[in-house]
Amino acid sequence: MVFVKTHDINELTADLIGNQVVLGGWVEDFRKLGKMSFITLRDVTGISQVIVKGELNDNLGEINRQSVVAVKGVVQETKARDFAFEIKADEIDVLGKAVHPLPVDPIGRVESNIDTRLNHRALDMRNQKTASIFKLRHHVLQSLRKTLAEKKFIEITTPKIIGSASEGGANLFSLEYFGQTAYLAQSPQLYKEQMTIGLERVFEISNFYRAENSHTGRHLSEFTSIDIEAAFMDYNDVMDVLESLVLNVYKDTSENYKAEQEVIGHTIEVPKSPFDRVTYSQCVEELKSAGEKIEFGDDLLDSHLRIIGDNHPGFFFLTDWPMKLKPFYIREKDEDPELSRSFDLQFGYLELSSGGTRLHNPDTLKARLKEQDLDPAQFQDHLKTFDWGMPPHSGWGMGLDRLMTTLIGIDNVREVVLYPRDPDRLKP
Ligand code: AMO
Repeated sequence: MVFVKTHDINELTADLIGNQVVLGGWVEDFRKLGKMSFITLRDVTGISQVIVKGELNDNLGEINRQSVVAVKGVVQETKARDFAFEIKADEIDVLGKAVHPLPVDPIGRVESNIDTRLNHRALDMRNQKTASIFKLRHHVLQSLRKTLAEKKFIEITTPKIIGSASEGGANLFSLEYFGQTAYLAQSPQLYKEQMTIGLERVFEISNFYRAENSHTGRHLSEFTSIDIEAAFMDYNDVMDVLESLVLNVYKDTSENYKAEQEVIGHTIEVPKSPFDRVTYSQCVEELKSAGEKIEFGDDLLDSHLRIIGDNHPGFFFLTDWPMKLKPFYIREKDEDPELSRSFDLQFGYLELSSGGTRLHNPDTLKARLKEQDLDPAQFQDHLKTFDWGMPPHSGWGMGLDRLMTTLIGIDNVREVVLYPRDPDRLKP
């Protein structure tokens, strides 16, 4: 029998009562009670009940849970509490058999730990909590793209296989490339800056790679970054863009995706705005008051960020870092060249984004590279573009995976990434 799916489960309406439809999905539950069988059928949009009676029931073999079936039948009202309608089956075909025992129970009756779920991720996607996380991730991406397009940013895709480091030498994965050494891009930093020459405002949402031997809930070897770069903006302007982007993501998902929030068990609260802008120097003072031994110019350790995060719960910008703590492309403040026009967006202790105003004078940029023990010759392809009329520009990069953890109130990025890559995980 050839089945053509006529409806998704959430398309069943009262108008269809008495009509024949063809549904396709997987069996969440199967009960045979003598003369009748009940199939709980799920597809990506919802759940319904299928009633099997008479000859069809007599000839119905074993229908394994999680097998994929096509059901042709008539829509009818139901007394069951959990479903809007039910289907009285005329024909049932098993299209893909699930072989038991299955490695994880997608219904979650038997809890599996995260490693087991990640090892069987496709099946884990039938767990409604997991599916809701990835549906939300999809909506977040749509919201980000919509807001950025409204703000006149043009989406670009930069290379991921590169010939020299984009952010300096550390943490690069290298690979053999037709007899040369190539690297996996850590960020689109240099390319996105170059694109401001002709496109003015650009953004990219792509995966980037960091060979950091970190074993935390917030570090991955492959992560998704949202990057922007904008000509004729300074760091305050791009902080405004970032803030409205985050607020729109929270508003969109909180208002429009209630069902997903319910399944995940977390209510998305739109954060209060404007986000505080706290300077690095202020943070050093706060840390000193808390009894920490810290001086201006010291990097903020995880333990420091936990204290500062407690003082400023939720979203806030940490601005005006010392120049010596920032990458070579960040520009100094005119009134105090020891300070930079830079920021991180924090969610409590968690760093979500960093960015700033860039140097756009090629001589200063070369001098900064040398100061940071980087070889300007390695950056020739980048530096040459600064002689072609480079506009002043600013930008930032934000970890999408980390943003997702704040949105759904969990503390492990592995929950929001399909197939996470970390030092202990290369497969599946
Ligand atoms: P940075 O290195 O701070 O800045 O990275 C920006 C943001 O990317 C996310 N991120 C990560 N997420 C998961 N796992 C990782 N290993 C990881 N590394 C980074 C974080 C971080 O805040 N080029 C600059 C940005 C810019 O100035 O435009 C950069 O890459 O959320």
